[in-house]
Amino acid sequence: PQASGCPFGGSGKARSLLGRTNKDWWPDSLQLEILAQGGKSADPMGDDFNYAEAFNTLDYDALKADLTALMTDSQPWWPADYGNYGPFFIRMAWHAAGTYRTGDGRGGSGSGQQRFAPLNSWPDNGNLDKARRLLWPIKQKYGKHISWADLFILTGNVAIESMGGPVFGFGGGRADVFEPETVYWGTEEQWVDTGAETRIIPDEGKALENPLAAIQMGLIYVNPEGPGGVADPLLSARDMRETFSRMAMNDEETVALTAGGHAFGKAHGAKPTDTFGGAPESEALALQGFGWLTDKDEIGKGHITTSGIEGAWTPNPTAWGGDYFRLLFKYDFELVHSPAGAQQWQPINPDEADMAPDARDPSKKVPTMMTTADMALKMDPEYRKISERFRDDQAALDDAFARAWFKLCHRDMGPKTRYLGPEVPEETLIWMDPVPEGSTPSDSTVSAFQSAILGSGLTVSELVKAAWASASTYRNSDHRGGSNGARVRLAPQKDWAANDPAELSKVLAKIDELRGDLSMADAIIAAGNAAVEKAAKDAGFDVSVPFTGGRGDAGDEHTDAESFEPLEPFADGFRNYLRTKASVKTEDMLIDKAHLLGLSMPEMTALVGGMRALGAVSEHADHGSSIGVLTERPGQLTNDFFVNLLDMGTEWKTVDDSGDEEFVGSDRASGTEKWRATRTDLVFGSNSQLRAVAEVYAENGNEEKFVHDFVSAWNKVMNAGFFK
Ligand code: HEB
Repeated sequence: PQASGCPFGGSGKARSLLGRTNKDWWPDSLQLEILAQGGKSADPMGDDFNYAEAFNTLDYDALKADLTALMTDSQPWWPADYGNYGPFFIRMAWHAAGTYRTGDGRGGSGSGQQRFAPLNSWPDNGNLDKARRLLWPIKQKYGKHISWADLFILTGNVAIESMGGPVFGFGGGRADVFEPETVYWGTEEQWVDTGAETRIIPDEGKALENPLAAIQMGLIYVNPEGPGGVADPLLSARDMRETFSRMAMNDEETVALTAGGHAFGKAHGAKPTDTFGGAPESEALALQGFGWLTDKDEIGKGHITTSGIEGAWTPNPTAWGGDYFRLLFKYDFELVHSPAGAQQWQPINPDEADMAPDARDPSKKVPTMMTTADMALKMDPEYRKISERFRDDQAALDDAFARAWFKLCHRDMGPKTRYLGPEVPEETLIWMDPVPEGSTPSDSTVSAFQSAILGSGLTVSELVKAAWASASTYRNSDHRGGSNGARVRLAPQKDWAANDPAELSKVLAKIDELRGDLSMADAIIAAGNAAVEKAAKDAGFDVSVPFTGGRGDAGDEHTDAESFEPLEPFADGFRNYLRTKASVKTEDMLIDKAHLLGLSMPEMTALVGGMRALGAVSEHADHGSSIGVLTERPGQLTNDFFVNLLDMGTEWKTVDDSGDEEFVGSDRASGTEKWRATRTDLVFGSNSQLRAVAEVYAENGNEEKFVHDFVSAWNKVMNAGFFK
């Protein structure tokens, strides 16, 4: 199935920005948001806390030793299968990381979201509440020196290592947050196990909507029993290919990860699921955050149901090795039902030696199993080639698994400079979007270049647009994009419609000609800053825009061009750019972009108003670069956009065939046309909260405040993603 490139397109039906939220799922839950009003933070660590510093004084080896000991320290309230929690913790880590999606960079293990709803209660995260609770004594012991987010991943690594598996490295640096992140997880009103539809149904023209990466609400990837419960390995392969690619995993990585993961542990389906309580978010107070209740005696007997599937994949579920592929190809498999009623595949006539130990009684032998998703690795022709290669070449599997696991767990961490700790690998990988180190230019080099570029004949609008095109790709979610590397001059970014490619290439050529010792990446930003300073000066304000230099220039050889495609703006309200109407409102996409840039409401507002005043809007088919530029003196940094937008002398009307995207503002008395604008412009007058902020910037006496607020928000974007 082909999904559209738009993170908001796909299904065709209109949706809200957030889809179904925690409030929709759990209307009765405690409403803590009111305590976070007025800009009050939910984070008890306070603004002064620096997690990187705390992590750097962690006793890393002691922590790893404690984690290793925990693997085999079975607790009566949740006994370890085979006396080893390793597999359970690997699943916890994989589910923490596996929510990441390339479409908007959200999800993933970066902030410890598995602690909060909805993830803590997703059906696929069943019983991981116990895994996190097993870790609590260690989290408590090391305190601020290790975040939950880092601990989830490090524990997965230690589990793999402790069972003899290959590990490529570990980078710390995931600071915890203390509230559920608002992420679009879909619009379904039912969980996967209660009748929700699967998202890919080619016969009905249904493709997986971007940016979603799972086949159903509440799953990490695909339904283990097969699409919509249909036990068809080939259809499962189709779903796996689509969903894993949404997390930047190719076929080889998908096969290595799945087979490598299922070298360990077992699935749990010893009892029908209806013996179970609800998920953690809806359970009784006395249970203290636990869900999915199981009778104490049943736990003791190992009668646990999680997915409903029952059994281990290999005869050695607590040791790394090649048994998964050996069994997958040695036997034919038949479809059977688990005690909990789930469909799964069982080897026909297995040798005694190829049976698995019972999870509680090592003297007892039980059959192994494969899920429908595992069978895909054998039945799909492309997966099969890779699987056969891994079966015959253990070293290749070791390497592929170690690398794919490392990528899975670090994909959302951004540049390698953000990785902390003694186990950060030497090798730099292409998916880290590496940038060769830059050197810090002297102030005089920067200012000489700035005067030269201002005298080059390029306009304020052109310079501001180029700087914005370079910096604004940054995503606070997975820390990708931004001005460092100057990838704006490489494919695919140089050709993005939002960047007005012809104009951009002219501007970049001039910058390149005049930049001297500056890197292109620094020069593009320094030029934009110079243009902003000039625009402020022309409006009568003497401000200097702070510049931090030291960016490096990446080349094509440092850039996986295809992986940058999801960063293309489908809409960029800051430049008044919209490719085509999407399934969410255009102004929703402005909010989304502002959020990914890490901006507050006033910062977003000041930037939009300022960019309009500077004439820094993308070419519009009918109006050139003038739509939304509500000023008689474009190119000067004034608050005219707000003054004119809020002027009662203007009456706004929809332009008929614009699909409610374009508006004309006319003089209320004479009817003469004065302005053209978009939804993104008018929302600052129509939405009551945005209007309140716009009013502040339009007020007499606040002209200079506006200029300062613009400069500070501008500077934030120009430095976004530049981690020195
Ligand atoms: Fe997995 C488990 C499915 C991928 C790792 N898994 C599991 C289960 C299931 C699954 C159903 C069971 C659960 C319970 O408990 O019941 N997976 C699956 C699917 C997929 C996967 C469908 C896609 C294809 N995995 C995966 C990966 C990894 C993993 C990628 C990593 C790397 N898992 C895992 C582990 C386990 C599991 C380790 C075990 C756990 C325990 O033992 O507890």
